[in-house]
Amino acid sequence: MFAIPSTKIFRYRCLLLAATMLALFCSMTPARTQTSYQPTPENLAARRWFQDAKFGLFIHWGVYSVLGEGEWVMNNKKIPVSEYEKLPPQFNPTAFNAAEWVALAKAAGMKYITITSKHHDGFAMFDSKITDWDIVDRTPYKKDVLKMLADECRKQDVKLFFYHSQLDWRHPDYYPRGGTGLASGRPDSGEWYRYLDFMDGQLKELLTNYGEIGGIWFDGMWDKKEADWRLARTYKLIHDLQPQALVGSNHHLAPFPGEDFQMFEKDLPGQKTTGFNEEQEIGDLPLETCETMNISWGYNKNDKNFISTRALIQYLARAAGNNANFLLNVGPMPNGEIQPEFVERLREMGKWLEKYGEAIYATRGGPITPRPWGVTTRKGNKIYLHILDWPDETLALPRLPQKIKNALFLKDGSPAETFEHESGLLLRIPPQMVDEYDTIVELELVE
Ligand code: JFZ
Repeated sequence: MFAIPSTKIFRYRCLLLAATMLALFCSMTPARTQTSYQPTPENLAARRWFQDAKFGLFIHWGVYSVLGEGEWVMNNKKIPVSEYEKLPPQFNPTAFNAAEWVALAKAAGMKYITITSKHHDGFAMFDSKITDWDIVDRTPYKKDVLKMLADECRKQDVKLFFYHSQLDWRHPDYYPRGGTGLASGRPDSGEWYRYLDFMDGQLKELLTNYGEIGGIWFDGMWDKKEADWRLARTYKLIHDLQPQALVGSNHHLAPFPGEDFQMFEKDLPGQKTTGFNEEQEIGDLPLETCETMNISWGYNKNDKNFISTRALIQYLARAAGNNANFLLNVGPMPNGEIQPEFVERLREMGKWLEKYGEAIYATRGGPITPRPWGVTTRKGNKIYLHILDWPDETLALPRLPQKIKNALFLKDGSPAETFEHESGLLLRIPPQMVDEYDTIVELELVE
């Protein structure tokens, strides 16, 4: 009856035991409780949509805009909760027009909007029923701006994502506290899991009352690196309510199970220029990089360090060449308007995309990895060379995977001279074809 296990079965059992022990070990690491996640077909389709979309509008808007010193003002100026609570009564954005904002994003060539539903100050920019710390209950404006935006986005065919801060400088149950928001004057007690229940409660509202949404852009886990964030549970809640919703988190680490895209803050994927993404490695999820148009996320009245349209367009091209989306930020003013410097740049980018969008939208990173001179994007059998910075009339490139059938300058469709050689490809760029933003050459390859 009891046959002695053959070596094969024995080995198999050892393997099984090892796997079980590994799973047990992994489940002990607080942040990584979920070891498997199977995205649904809707979710995979949403990821492809996301990768094709390429360009989105990031909006940092909250009661902090009243002070005009950015979204970190509560922490930076050590404002206690009791003082900070005087801001909502002063926040009355009567000039806010959802239709105009969405139309502006569209005019910029953007396909989605990611807006702060709650930033680190905990203030909900929507009508939350589980707190009165929100725009409807605390401001003279009394309107749910996320609802207005959601309706307008649906009308104008733009997808809406919510940035939701896991870090909370006001909620008493955000305890033990992390590395920031320490001058808030909260009592030294609180129930961590009650806070997470509250956060899940607000997420449920966001995923239930605003129609189909694009996804949730989390931020703030970095404030309490060692905490049990119950990620698996929160991510499951989102996917159960809306399977297509894409989950991403600005935790600056390799993606966790349950995440659908990976973001890089103020850096192109894999670059580590800001020090933010030091520990981050590129995974195989869709990628996104976000950037400001001056140096602030939330409205900052003194920040006049505007980035040029040229640099923004080049960043969009570089992001696409790195196989990533570009999420470009505006911090609207307390009256509900977007400042003219931002509007001007967005419209200029839109004009550029109207002409050159085919080299950006629905592309993926091309066969030649990003170079100092520029990047390549690919769509089917077409390769787009984005030459951003090259002083000479000839550019030498590595050999492409197939022979070239046709080469042209996207500027006016005129033919481009190429010389294919076994050691590489030479491209001639006549001075009159050089574009101040991006000289784009389309190479059609033999199938
Ligand atoms: C975060 C927010 O704090 C910021 O206000 C903004 O919303 C941005 C998009 O995301 O910025 C971060 C996140 C992490 C670090 C620094 C800034 N970090 O780990 O050093």
